[in-house]
Amino acid sequence: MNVKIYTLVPHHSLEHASLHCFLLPFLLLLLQAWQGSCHPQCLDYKPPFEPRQPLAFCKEYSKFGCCDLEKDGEISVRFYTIMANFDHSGFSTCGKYIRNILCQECSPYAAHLYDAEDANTPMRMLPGLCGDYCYEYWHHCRYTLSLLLEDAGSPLQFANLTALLEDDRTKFCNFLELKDKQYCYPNVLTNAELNANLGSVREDPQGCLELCLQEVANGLRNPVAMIHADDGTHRFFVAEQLGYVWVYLANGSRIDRPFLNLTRAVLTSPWAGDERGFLCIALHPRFTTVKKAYVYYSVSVKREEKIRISEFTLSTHDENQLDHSSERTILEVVEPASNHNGGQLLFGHDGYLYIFIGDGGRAGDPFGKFGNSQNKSTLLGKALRIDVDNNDDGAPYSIPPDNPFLGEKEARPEIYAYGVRNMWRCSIDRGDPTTGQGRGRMFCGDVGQNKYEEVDLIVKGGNYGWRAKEGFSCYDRKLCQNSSLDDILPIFAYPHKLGKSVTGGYIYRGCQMPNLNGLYIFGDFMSGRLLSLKENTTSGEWQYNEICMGRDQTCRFPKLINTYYKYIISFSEDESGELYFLATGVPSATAKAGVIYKIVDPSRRAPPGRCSIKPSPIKIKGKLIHFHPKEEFVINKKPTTTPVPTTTRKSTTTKKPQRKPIIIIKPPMPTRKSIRKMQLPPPPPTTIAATTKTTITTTTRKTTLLTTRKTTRKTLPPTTKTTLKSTTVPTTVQMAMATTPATTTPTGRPTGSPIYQTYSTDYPNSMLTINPDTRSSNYSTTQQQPNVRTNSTPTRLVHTLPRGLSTSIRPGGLCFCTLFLLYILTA
Ligand SMILES: *[C@@H]1O[C@H](CO)[C@@H](O)[C@H](O)[C@H]1NC(C)=O
Ligand SMILES: *[C@@H]1O[C@H](CO)[C@@H](O)[C@H](O)[C@H]1NC(C)=O
Ligand SMILES: *[C@@H]1O[C@H](CO)[C@@H](O)[C@H](O)[C@H]1NC(C)=O
Ligand SMILES: *[C@@H]1O[C@H](CO)[C@@H](O)[C@H](O)[C@H]1NC(C)=O
Ligand SMILES: *[C@@H]1O[C@H](CO)[C@@H](O)[C@H](O)[C@H]1NC(C)=O
Ligand SMILES: *[C@@H]1O[C@H](CO)[C@@H](O)[C@H](O)[C@H]1NC(C)=O
Ligand SMILES: *[C@@H]1O[C@H](CO)[C@@H](O)[C@H](O)[C@H]1NC(C)=O
Ligand SMILES: [Ca+2]
Ligand SMILES: [Ca+2]
Repeated sequence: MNVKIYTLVPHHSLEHASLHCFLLPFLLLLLQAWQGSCHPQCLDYKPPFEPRQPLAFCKEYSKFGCCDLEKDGEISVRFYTIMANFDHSGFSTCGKYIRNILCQECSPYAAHLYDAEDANTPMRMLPGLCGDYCYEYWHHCRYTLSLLLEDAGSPLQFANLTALLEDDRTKFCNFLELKDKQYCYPNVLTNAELNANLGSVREDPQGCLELCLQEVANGLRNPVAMIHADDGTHRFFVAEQLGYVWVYLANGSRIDRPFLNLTRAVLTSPWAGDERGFLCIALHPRFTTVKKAYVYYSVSVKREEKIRISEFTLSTHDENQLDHSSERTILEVVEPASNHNGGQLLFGHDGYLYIFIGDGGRAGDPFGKFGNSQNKSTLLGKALRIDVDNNDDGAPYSIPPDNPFLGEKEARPEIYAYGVRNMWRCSIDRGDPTTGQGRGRMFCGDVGQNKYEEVDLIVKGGNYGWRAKEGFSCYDRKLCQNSSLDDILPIFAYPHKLGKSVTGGYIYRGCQMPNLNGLYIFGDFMSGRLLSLKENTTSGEWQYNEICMGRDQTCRFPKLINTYYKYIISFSEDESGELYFLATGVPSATAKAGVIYKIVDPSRRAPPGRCSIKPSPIKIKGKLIHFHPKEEFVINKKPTTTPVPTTTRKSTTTKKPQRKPIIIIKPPMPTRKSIRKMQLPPPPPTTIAATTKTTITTTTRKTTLLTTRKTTRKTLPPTTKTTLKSTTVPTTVQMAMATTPATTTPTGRPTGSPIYQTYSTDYPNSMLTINPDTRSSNYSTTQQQPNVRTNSTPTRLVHTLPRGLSTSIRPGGLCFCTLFLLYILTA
């Protein structure tokens, strides 16, 4: 490293150019310090994208990169400004170097090339070149460096420096080189590893999709649902199990007055895993005109436990509060046991209200001759569909005329589908944003008994099999073998080795993460796994991939995190279709350990401007509670010492100095200045920082010295070998379940025995029923996914709590609670 550089920085220029002078010594240091592993990232610290229009100048980054057409235009202006200093031969010799160097701002690896991946460390002024390329550049066009540096906004302080650098090849390339042979320009373009699947969702070697998260809200007590009003306000409404619904504004602030406070009526308990409580809320699909909300909760009436679906009207004097005196009961169903209370409420695209009711409880649907779920005379174990429009006079709801079992004697007319056990979280597909494909499909997660958790696509009149079947396998052999069962199999089921209580999710149809379009993202409450399914539209099969948190570099973007609390309670979609999930570290209705996470794809974003939203204003009464994230951003974490497993780089002999934390506020982008007005180029870009330096007179140095020599050397243009892919690459991991016929039989389950005694033996049994032909055989229930926050022992629970909450937890009760929880979810 050339230490002389230190002395080259004139002291008097430190005042207004202190930043750059300060940067310089570090640049060389950082060149050496870079550790190789890198990820696609732009200079604005965000993932790359596909520009909305193809680029005209830096064309090679039209498919995927960091520039939109506007930025591309600015770069071309800068290029022609610089090139105005050259004669024809200079232009033809040096043009390509200048162009290539300038265009690296559009590279998907721009942040890496400029050493801008960490917002807390200084950034290079020019992209890091590979040694060979630097030598070639020096050889032919060394005197253009000052022009580039001038362009980079540091003309004066480098005037003397560049003169020195330009004549000394070693110094010159020390300054420009990125020592890492694989990741410098232009090698970065041809590095197979960096370019394989560039722009697709990143996958780990096991095919697990690496996504990141953003913390959106915290301190919630078992957040069971999050919905929006679809009214342009981009508010979201978050329900807590104990009976509160809170309004969060688009910017994350929460209104201190509850939208709804039903705590007095709601039946629940602080017991971890209590399935009773406030379970769901749905707003009328035309909420702007029909200001009604529907809620689903547990009540105790004369010592009888029920679920109640009721209707509330919006307060006339506060848009962020329901009129608490307006409650009107729509429907009540008696619950024979405290578990399996269903709890999903949603409006279909047909405008009808769908209600998902559990089988009543206990284990194995023991009620009646063949259980509740197959018995169409009861509402238990069903998906219902009712019409709540125009109900102001008379009955609280009516039956849609095309409900499937209307004509069937003994069948309840509300039934839309049956054979469900305890559907926990359903959603409706918005459809592909451009083709509309998939629109209106209804997905549910149905919690299993002893072996399998399943995901179903709900259709009118469908029989989802329970208790004849659990997943694809027979549960009640007699019912299962009856040819008149005519049931609909799940689109996917997973064994209890992967998780023991499915939480249904959403098909992503948002705007900000184009890679995720069409991906059904869901999870498991018990194991904390995030899972995904993607339909192969030609074969109709659903391909499974686990979702894991991006490691190391993958989530090193501002505000992103890569850990979450393991009890995944619910998923949610905001008004623009972005996806969230709600999880907690302590699944008790009184523990403030719940967090809302937004799911973020670090591999690709939508082009700038496409997803901008403008929340319509809303009158706020009461105070606002601003959001303060509690989780540590990946970017602020100490870099891990574990080497990146995927790099093929040979270990270099040079010692790797520890990167020092340097506290410098970094300019958001390397702001460039077009110093001279040129006649050639299109109008100069608007720049922010060009105020003080506009009077610089540049020596119109002709680079004739070297340029007259024709370059015979093979040029290294930004090779067109950039194999940019825009499609999600499927993984090889398939859950065999999806095609496994129902041949397995229930084994060793003591049906009929009193549940309060069976659950403890029931539970271990379920672990033995592992389907050997699934990937899951390499997982054990105790093995946790990396980066999932887990509480394997009660004593460690406290560590997983958000700061300041540990006092509200009683570790003593947890052991019991966990047992109870296990029972209740699996029984
Ligand atoms: C460049 O060097 C000359 C002579 O050594 C000196 O007078 C001038 O101030 C230097 N310029 C800068 C910007 O440091
Ligand atoms: C969020 O928006 C509300 C209403 O527009 C505003 O009053 C509040 O200050 C904002 N909160 C933050 C943190 O900016
Ligand atoms: C909610 O209602 C309960 C009982 O009706 C009351 O005690 C409590 O203070 C209310 N909470 C809030 C935040 O208004
Ligand atoms: C079906 O459910 C109804 C209502 O709960 C009940 O009266 C009836 O006995 C059940 N039928 C059978 C066959 O179990
Ligand atoms: C099969 O199911 C039908 C209808 O539920 C019932 O009538 C019939 O008795 C069943 N057959 C057997 C063999 O159980
Ligand atoms: C979809 O299924 C078809 C037919 O089975 C198969 O040929 C194709 O490779 C699959 N596509 C993907 C992306 O897996
Ligand atoms: C389990 O993983 C090991 C290595 O990770 C692999 O060799 C083995 O084939 C896997 N077993 C199954 C059943 O997938
Ligand atoms: Ca129940
Ligand atoms: Ca089923």
